[in-house]
Amino acid sequence: MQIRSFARRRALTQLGALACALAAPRASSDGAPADAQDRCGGATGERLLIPGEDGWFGRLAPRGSPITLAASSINTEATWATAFAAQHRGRRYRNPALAFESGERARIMVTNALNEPTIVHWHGVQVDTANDGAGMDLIAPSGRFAYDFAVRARAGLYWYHPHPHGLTAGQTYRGLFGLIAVDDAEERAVRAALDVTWGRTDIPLILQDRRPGPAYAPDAGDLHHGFLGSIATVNGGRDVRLEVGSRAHRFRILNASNARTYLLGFADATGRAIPFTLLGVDGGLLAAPIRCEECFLSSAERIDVLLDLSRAAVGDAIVLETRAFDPMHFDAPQTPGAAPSEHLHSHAHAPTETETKDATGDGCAPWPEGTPRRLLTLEVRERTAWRGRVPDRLSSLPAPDATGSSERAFRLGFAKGSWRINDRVFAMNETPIEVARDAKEIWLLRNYHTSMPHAMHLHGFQFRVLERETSPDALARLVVDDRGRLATDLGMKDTVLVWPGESVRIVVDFRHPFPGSQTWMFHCHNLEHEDGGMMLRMKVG
Ligand SMILES: [Cu+2]
Repeated sequence: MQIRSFARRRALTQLGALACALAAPRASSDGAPADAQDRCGGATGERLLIPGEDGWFGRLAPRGSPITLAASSINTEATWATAFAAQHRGRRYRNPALAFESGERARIMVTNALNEPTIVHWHGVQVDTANDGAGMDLIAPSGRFAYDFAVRARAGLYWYHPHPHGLTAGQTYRGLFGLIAVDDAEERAVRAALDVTWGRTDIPLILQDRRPGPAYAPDAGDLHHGFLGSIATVNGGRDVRLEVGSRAHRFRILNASNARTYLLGFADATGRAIPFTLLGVDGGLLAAPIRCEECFLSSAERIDVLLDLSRAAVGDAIVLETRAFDPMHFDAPQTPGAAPSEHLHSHAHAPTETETKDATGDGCAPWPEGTPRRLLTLEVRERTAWRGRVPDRLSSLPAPDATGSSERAFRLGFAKGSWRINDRVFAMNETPIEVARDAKEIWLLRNYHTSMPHAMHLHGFQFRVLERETSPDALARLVVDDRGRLATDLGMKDTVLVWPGESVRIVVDFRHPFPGSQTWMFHCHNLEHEDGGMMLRMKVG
């Protein structure tokens, strides 16, 4: 089952031990005029919004108290048209970052002041069906829903977002999402060793690509490929910059984009890549840190990274950027029943009608997936001592153990106008996946060659990536072990990107503490694919 090819082992030896990418030449331009690039994702813009103790994405620690999140339209200059409003102990929030101790009880009332139904899913946290917000129950306009669950999650960065089937993409894009920061003793020890502080040197970065204005109006191409914006936003701001001292900074990065995958890395003003340390992924800290130069981050995935600027000089500008890669989008026939295009993988899909309008209306050139952009500029303003260090061991995460697992296969592909899992599209009253209680299973996720990357998300369970086979050549320089895994595969995951032609094996331990059988969802987190039915319901006995 595991890949043991000599060629790969030799390649790995040449790669060296724990480097997740060799220095790679980076494309310096995406073809956009320099001024357009500056406006739409450049280096001279507004300050990065750093979430504080209130306001947008402010940290809200309920500490046992019930809280209310009000899905509301907002009437401000903000990036988004809607948000979850909250008040707690005299502070007012929009999309609060909910801070919990691992295992803490959460009592959250969600009210719906929108004019369409909604429901909230706690992405990455293990909750029962009733609290999972997967779309089986909806909150009607003017309605409310009371959640009451234990925050069963390792310490790490999770998030919440709407999950009403068919409306998820639009509601998320229009701003209904926030962070969940789960803490425990292990995480506190790492934070102390790193000498970082949430909101100062430990900063969440929420990536979302947008089009001008608050509206979500996908065309047919968007529904096929996923909705791609022409503007890069970080924490809701465009062209953002952050003044920093020459010390280490921790960034917890969430890809809240509807569909876009990023190839993230840092670079100095000359374009030279600056390595960083990967500390954690979706489900919290890795067992050990790993040095990286770039990581893919698909929709809903998170990475936890440490960037050491100790050697930077005052006046230096370091950018967080997304780099060039082949997005491997299969071009579907434009008319139903027509033969697929000869050119199966476009290197960057043609601008959609809306994107073309953007180019004329907003000055932002289309931003096809896989083309580079600067996302955030770190301006080094002062010498700052850093007294931290990166511990050799971050957490007690064990190696993946697939002993006693049976294997279940899934095929990801496109047919009759829909992206599908095992040739099926979502039906609310069907549970095509049935798992025995307490089972452990290997899931083989195979994506057709004539496909596109799919960010597969499982509700209810964090899983481990066992191996990647027949991956695209572009991944080779990111591979860190003889199972074809990437650095970002080494921790607990709830979302995994599966490339065209690739087979990814994950192992899922389906033990859960809830009474009776429960149902959860397994779906693509490209939100247009999800809304289009690339989702199956799963029953665990
Ligand atoms: Cu997909």
